[in-house]
Amino acid sequence: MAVERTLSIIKPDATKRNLTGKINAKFEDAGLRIVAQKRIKLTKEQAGVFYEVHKERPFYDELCAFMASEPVVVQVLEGEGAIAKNREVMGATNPADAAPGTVRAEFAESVGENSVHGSDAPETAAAEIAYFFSGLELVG
Ligand code: RTP
Ligand code: MG
Repeated sequence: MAVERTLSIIKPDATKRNLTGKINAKFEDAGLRIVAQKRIKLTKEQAGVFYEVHKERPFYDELCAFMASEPVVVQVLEGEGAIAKNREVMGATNPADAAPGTVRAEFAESVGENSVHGSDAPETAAAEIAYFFSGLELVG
């Protein structure tokens, strides 16, 4: 399987509860290398651009407000099949459906405040990484 990079976000509900280290441990234990990472505070507008694909969904406004409510940690994870592997470590969107041991099963508070984001395909990973990082910031 090819080495890939994927964009991960540790969301406000998790940064607020000091869970960054515990979540990063799960990524690293799964063989994902953190090749870039920064803590930023998004504006609602910036969150809106990032989640534009969901703009017609009923939860869009609430999602953008949530993503701008507290700092987030944006990061690039690298590894074999990193996009699928990261989504496996994250668990299902709704923590009630997330497999035991996944980030969302252990830490997520609700379907909306679910602790992490991960890119879902190579094209979205490339676009999402470029939204937050310059090439110089990716240190493999
Ligand atoms: P993400 O994009 O954040 O990695 O999560 P995902 O692929 O598992 O889920 P997606 O369908 O892309 O939804 C994006 C985010 O929107 C919020 N959401 N809220 N209230 C709701 O019913 C609802 N559904 C989705 C979640 O924060 C979800 O991660
Ligand atoms: Mg998604």
